[in-house]
Amino acid sequence: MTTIWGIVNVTPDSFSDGGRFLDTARAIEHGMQLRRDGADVLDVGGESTRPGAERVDPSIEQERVLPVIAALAAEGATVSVDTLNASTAVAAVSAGARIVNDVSGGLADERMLSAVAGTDADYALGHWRGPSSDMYANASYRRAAREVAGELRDGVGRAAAAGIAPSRLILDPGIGFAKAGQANWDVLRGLDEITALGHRVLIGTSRKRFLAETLRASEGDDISLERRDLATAVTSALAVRAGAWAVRVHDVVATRDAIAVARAWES
Ligand code: PMM
Repeated sequence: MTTIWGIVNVTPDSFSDGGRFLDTARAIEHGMQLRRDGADVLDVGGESTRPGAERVDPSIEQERVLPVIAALAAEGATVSVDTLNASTAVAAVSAGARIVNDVSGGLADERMLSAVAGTDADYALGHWRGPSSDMYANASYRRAAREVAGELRDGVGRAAAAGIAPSRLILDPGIGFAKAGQANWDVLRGLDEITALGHRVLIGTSRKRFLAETLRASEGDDISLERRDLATAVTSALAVRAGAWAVRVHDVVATRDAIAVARAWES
């Protein structure tokens, strides 16, 4: 069964939703709408990780996400917290989050893995090679899927050493994180190297730059959100077909439909 993660970004600067959901009440309503749309998990984040983004103080991050997490969990939603900070992860689990989604795989905050180990939450461990402010400094690969799989395996080892049981892990190759253009396609094409690690795999392509680059007819063309969402639905359905357990998206309806159509083809 595929799991669809709906994105609830509670940030003023998210390129994806233009910060429209900064207001707590609107973020909660957005999350509820994604749930009605068919999201199985609501992924709530208060710090943008887009390329070039600067860090946000954990206390501000927590002011943004905790009331939203508490309200959505109280409604019965399965909530994930998208954070690089151990203190935010622990506070979010106390507020009702059942998954900690850390795109840095524990590398951004040295206290993260032991903090998560002390909770009963699942842990989505992302492939990461450094902060968003310097995203592309380490973006060179010879065999992207193989290198990413190897580095994820190292992450699994770090998580195990910190006391996180393997059954609690979800692996994410971090599409767009320290990966420019073609490297993202190389990782997706080689997804079996990552599923072969034996853990649940989460893929997040939603509205990412590499999709716009692929669609761009000529330099400087702006690719609308609608077009990025269509491209996201296609890549998400293909990722599921290639063995992904979950996909993280903004437009839940489009991706849900794409997965349903792809499944009908196969059944
Ligand atoms: N991408 C973003 C944020 N969080 N979490 C996971 N697990 N995987 C991702 O690919 C991922 C993520 C950046 O996208 P956004 O700014 O549109 O939320």
